[in-house]
Amino acid sequence: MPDRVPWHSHPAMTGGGKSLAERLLDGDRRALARGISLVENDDPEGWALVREVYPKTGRAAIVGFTGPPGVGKSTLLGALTKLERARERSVAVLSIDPSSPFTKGALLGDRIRLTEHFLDQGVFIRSMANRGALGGLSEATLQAALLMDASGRELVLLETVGVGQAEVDIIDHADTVVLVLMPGSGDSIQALKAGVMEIPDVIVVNKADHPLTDTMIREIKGVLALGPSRSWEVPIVRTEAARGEGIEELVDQLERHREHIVAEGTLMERRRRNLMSEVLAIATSRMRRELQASVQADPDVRELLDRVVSREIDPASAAGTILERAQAPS
Ligand SMILES: Nc1nc2c(ncn2[C@@H]2O[C@H](COP(=O)(O)OP(=O)(O)OP(=O)(O)O)[C@@H](O)[C@H]2O)c(=O)[nH]1
Ligand SMILES: [Mg+2]
Repeated sequence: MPDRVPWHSHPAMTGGGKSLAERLLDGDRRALARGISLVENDDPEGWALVREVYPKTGRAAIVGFTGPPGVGKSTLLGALTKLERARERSVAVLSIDPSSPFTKGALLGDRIRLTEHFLDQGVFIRSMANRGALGGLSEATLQAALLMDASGRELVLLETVGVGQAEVDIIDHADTVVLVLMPGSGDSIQALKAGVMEIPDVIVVNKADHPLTDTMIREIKGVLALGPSRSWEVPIVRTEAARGEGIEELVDQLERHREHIVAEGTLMERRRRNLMSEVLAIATSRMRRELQASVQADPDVRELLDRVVSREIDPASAAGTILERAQAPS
């Protein structure tokens, strides 16, 4: 197998005319940006691109960061990126904001926190709020992460605010899940207790300059002790992202976790499970679309609905009839 193409290589042999996929595989940042826009907009060209580069994916380490708003996730990613760059690893950051398609404020904040990396070719930063037509945000996120992976990024960092099911789905695409909390926040401990994150692999207590940090850590340990014991003991890392404190320890724990899941075989298991749910999610949304389209074009369905309204047929029986019609060869 050929070596992974380094992000900085710009082979000048072929006289231009390279396809988008080729440029993306060469690590071209603009090709990557374009590719992500295509998948975000559910453009068929985007799906074709992912199809083409998919065999080259699976090499990046994907780490997902989640946690309540304002705990310092973006700042942490900025600090982590800085350290990884000092170690010459290429990084891609994908910030996902599912709460609203109009998150200019939050995203602008993220941009400011990450500006010092803008000129660095080894860093690619992207925000995503668009649901896309097909599948939804979770699917668009995975496609974007795949493109980042294919473009030769060694480390792909996902950021999402952990509040609901959509976020959990997004974070499912990560090999390692980091829950970021901060001291003195009821939100944080609630997030942990409510199992917003099923079980994170690493917990970060950021803003460790806060006087309640030790209390927070004790509380977290208390919550973790209630869970089943596992072969991986969840480390709790204290950081001060704003000052770059504790980031080396975080990198060490991320690496330790990766070694653990590789050695245990859980990395492959996780990826298999995530890809399976991805396939089902895409298939489900396509089927729903087709069904809705066929139903809209069908006058008999309107009549069927009328009969449901007039209490002649119950909703479940009507649904059964619709499914039979949809499955019948036309
Ligand atoms: N005191 C202190 N403040 C910090 C630290 N890290 C980040 N902050 C501040 O916390 C605020 C929120 O930081 P962000 O990085 O935007 O937090 P976030 O979790 O990404 O926020 P959302 O994306 O909006 O959920 C900013 O004002 C940061 O400067 C820290 O270690 N100590
Ligand atoms: Mg943020």
